[in-house]
Formats: sequence, C-alpha cells, structure tokens
Amino acid sequence: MAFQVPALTYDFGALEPHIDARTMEIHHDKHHQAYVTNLNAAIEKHPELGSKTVEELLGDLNAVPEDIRTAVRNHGGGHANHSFFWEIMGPGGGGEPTGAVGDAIKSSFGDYATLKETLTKAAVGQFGSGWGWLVKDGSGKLQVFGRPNQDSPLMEGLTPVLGVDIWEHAYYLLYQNRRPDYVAAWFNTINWDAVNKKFSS
Ligand code: MN3
Repeated sequence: MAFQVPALTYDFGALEPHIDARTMEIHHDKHHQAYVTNLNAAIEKHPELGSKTVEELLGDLNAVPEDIRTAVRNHGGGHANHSFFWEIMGPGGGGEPTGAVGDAIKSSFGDYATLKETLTKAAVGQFGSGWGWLVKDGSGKLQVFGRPNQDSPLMEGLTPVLGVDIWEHAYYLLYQNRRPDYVAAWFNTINWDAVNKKFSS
C-alpha cells in the first residue's frame, strides 16, 4: 500500500485567523502531496520496504538502501513531519498546556512562557527552511531545537512532541517575511489533547 496524505480532520479555514485557509489548502494538498508522491516513487524501487511505516524508515535510515536514502530522508521526513503537524493543530487551540505534557513542560522549563520563548528562538533562528521542535528523549526528558529541511527527530531516536514548520510555504501568503509573527500566532493553534497523545506515545 503506497503512502497517502492523511485527510485533515478540520476545514482549511479552521485555524484562521492564525493560519489562513489558502495556505492550509496549498500546504496540505500540494506540498504534503509532493512529499508523498516522491516518497512513493523512491519506495517503488525497493518494494521490500513497502510494509514499513514512514516512522520505521526514518528511525533506521542506515537500513534504507543507499540509492534512496536521501529521498526517504527528505520526502519521508516531509511526509512524517506534515502528518504530525496537521494532528497537533486544531480549531479552538492554544492556551496553557494540559495534562502530562503540561507537567513535563513545567518540570523541564519552569513554565510555559519559558518553553514558548525557547521554542520561538529555535524556530525563528533556524536558518533557511526547517522546523522548530519540542521532543522527548528515551528517559522522558524534553528538549527544544531547530532542524533544517525535513529532518525528523525520529532520525535521532527522539519522539516529536510539538513541531512548527518554518518553511516559507507555511506562512508566506499571510505573513510574508514575518516569521516571528507566524510562530507567535501558531501557538494559538496547538491542540493540547493531541500533543498529550504524542507525548504519551
Ligand atoms: Mn511544510
């Protein structure tokens, strides 16, 4: 079964005014679809990989045949990162973190304001295209960093908990060059129930 772009569970306009409907439509239907199309084209050359999830492929990139390793890293990363991104956002999002992830943020960063500041700095400061990430390591400890391109924390054996796409395609229509404004607005889209599921996985 070839990889597929998952359907959004909310409307393209559901994240307005923070993220506009047109950006969501192009981002989901065109950009994410392109990652999936390119990932499928790579996997076709190695049908023995067809039973693996994209998370499994990224978690052990050295096991991926060399001739498609870069394609899996870039397009598989794009598929995994975007599938994750759609899930951790939702209408009526934002506010203070709840549940286990709220407790973990408090113990790792002191308070949510400090996490926001740290993640904003990582996302805004990431040169070029990439993502700002909040991740959990094997011992349950949280960390924040930026990563270039479509590199996934899964490639480092880390569990993504929150991620903000800072490729220009994620914000240019509404925010143009104002990446800090986009990141500030993006915090208002976070679905903390979904983030708690990622944190507990
Ligand atoms: Mn994107």
